[in-house]
Amino acid sequence: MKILILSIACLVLAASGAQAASRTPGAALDKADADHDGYVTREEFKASRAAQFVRLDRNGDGVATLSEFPRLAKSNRPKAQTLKAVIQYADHDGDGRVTRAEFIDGPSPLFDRADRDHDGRLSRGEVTAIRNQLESLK
Ligand SMILES: [Ca+2]
Ligand SMILES: [Ca+2]
Ligand SMILES: [Ca+2]
Repeated sequence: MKILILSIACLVLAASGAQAASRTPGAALDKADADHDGYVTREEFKASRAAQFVRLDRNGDGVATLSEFPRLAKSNRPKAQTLKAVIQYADHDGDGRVTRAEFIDGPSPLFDRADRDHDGRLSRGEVTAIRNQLESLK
């Protein structure tokens, strides 16, 4: 459950970066379907994580740390907590820094959970189902 919540946190953070898009995690998943064929593949999911990483790595050195968000790091607002949770979750070796590889190639529990028939891609139905699940958690 903890992992699922953190995945949601990741998606919410991504969605909040995309101002115009709707802020629901489901919308972030929808957006991941880059070629609009109705399926989100693992590659498309990874690409969407790469786009999220660009927003986290503010100084563009390939590593995301809390110190890149000095104001948020000191605050306790929900957005700050989300950011801390995302960094903690993605930091696999626990050195307090999230590298590009850690963030993008790390496990994707949300994808695994959503891919009910394990064919390696999320159909519209699978996206809708996980979105309903996520929304019922709010
Ligand atoms: Ca697609
Ligand atoms: Ca690390
Ligand atoms: Ca599937």
